[in-house]
Amino acid sequence: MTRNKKLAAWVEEMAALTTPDRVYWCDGSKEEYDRVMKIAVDEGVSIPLNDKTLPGCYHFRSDPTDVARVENRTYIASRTQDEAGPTNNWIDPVELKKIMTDLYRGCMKGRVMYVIPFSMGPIGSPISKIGVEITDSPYVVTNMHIMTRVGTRVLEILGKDGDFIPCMHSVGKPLAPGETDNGLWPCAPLDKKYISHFPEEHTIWSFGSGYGGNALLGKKCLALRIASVIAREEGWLAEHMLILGITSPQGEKRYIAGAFPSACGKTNLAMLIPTVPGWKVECVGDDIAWMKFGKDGRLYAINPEAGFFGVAPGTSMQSNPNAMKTIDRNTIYTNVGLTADRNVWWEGIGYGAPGKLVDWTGKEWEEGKTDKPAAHPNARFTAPARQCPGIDPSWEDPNGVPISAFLFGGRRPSTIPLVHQSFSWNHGVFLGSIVGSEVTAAALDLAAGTVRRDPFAMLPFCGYHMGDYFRHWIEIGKKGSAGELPKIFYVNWFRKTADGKWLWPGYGENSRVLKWVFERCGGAGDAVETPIGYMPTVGAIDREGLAGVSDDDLKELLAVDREGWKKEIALIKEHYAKFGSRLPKELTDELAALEKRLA
Ligand code: O2Y
Ligand code: MN
Repeated sequence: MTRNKKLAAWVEEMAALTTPDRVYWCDGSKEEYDRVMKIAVDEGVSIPLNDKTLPGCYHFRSDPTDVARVENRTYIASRTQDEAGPTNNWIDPVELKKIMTDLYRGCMKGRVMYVIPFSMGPIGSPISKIGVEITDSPYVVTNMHIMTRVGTRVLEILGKDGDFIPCMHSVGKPLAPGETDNGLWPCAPLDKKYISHFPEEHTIWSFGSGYGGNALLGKKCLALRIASVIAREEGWLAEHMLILGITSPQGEKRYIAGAFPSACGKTNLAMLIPTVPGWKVECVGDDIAWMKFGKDGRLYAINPEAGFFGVAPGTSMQSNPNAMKTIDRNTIYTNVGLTADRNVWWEGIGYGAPGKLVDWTGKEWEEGKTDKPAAHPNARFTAPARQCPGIDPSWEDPNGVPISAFLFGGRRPSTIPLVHQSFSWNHGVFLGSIVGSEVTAAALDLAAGTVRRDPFAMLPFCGYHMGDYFRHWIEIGKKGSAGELPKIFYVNWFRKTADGKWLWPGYGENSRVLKWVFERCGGAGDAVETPIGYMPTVGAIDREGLAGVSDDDLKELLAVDREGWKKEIALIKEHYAKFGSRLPKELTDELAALEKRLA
């Protein structure tokens, strides 16, 4: 229970609306985690995994219709459509509240309403925020235990009058008397799912999905969509960025934050093991960064999360050994394949499937006998960040870590070089605004070579007009002291040759680029001025011990493809046209300057 009047009144109001069998206040204890997990196990929706090989691990299979974020059911319900901007789904907040109130009425019948007080960021940090999630899902409770800091201490910090972000959630599947989930993942049909944000009220309402970002409301809903709104109001940054620390052989350390669209290996980069001798990389966070100015004029970042909600397929001892060692205990697996001895398996785990499995849909599965994967492509692990062998010693520092550099990047087989550095803050904001990945034609029914723009990797996560978001970044540049602002880089690990071969090996070898970034932040690192920005000379990228990248490959990786960039400019103009008068003039000026330099 709580002494906080606003919280008590809200819980009472929601309980009266949703009519659960009872209300339970979470204390965040291990005993509570085990008890709630047992409820899921007894309901048949969770399976305890092999206690010898995967101690403390559980396996969930979701409903086949509830496997990912649902962008077309995710709403920014600001007072006006103009506030939400052209990149968000807008719906009138009054109309939406009416629809959702009707859906919430009686929706928790036969279930327990859990009240989860949680802190995004270390409890009590000046950068952290408190949220309270109401949910009827034991899966959400256990995942929130891992992904956030849950419990009684949060209520103490909240006190009688403290403010919190209300996060209302229901799976949208009431139970009739005597009915149980009976092994089935509860959720509502797609047309009843709503992942809703009320930016002016700093409030989240979610209905109908039990999965990931739709249901673990601290993550994308609070820490990005609502936090981006609050960050603009309060003058800080809430970003879809990993944070890593990099230490030179001389023991000098810098922190780097990086924004990449989905499927660019963000978790792999955050947990990278460098191949350059003597260098060390440590992980502060793999997904979200909240940054505020310190008294010294530098930007300090915290990871608001306490765990990793990572994509399992493709994760292996080759691609990400730190992740594999993080998830070998106390981990929740969702939609992966299950082996006969209650171990887990997925495509790209690095070894063949051991015998007959049960796939993510619950059916018997044998490697080579079907085209269908054993694990859903968006299958996930939820694991405590503290278990990562490469976790940074300062990852829970309440003051955050000082950021020296921002990286932006996407999957770009052509045109964009391995790395280039912006000339200035505003030029860096321009680079962030044009982030995107080339999409495979088949995936989205688009022409081959189409670039899907995902500015700052925030397209699905910005809680307000993207043009105003660009403006906010420009304003942040004015607030920071020039010498103290992070330097801004654009990287591209995904260049291919004309005949479709990778030019750069990626993974741990990306440390060679991070080394150059590190050096540039210290005023070193050989660079040449080009029309698109500062670029390393071929000799400035350390290739000691690197096989398979010739001088010619590196020259190609570091060339300015003038013709490619001219085409890129035409595409950027199309992209910018969406933002109309809200596009900051500083960005059109940067585009014009680039065009002139390339002429
Ligand atoms: O599919 C989901 O619900 C999760 S999406 C996600 C999860 C962890 C980190 N990033 C993402 C993302 O889409 O950027
Ligand atoms: Mn993400």
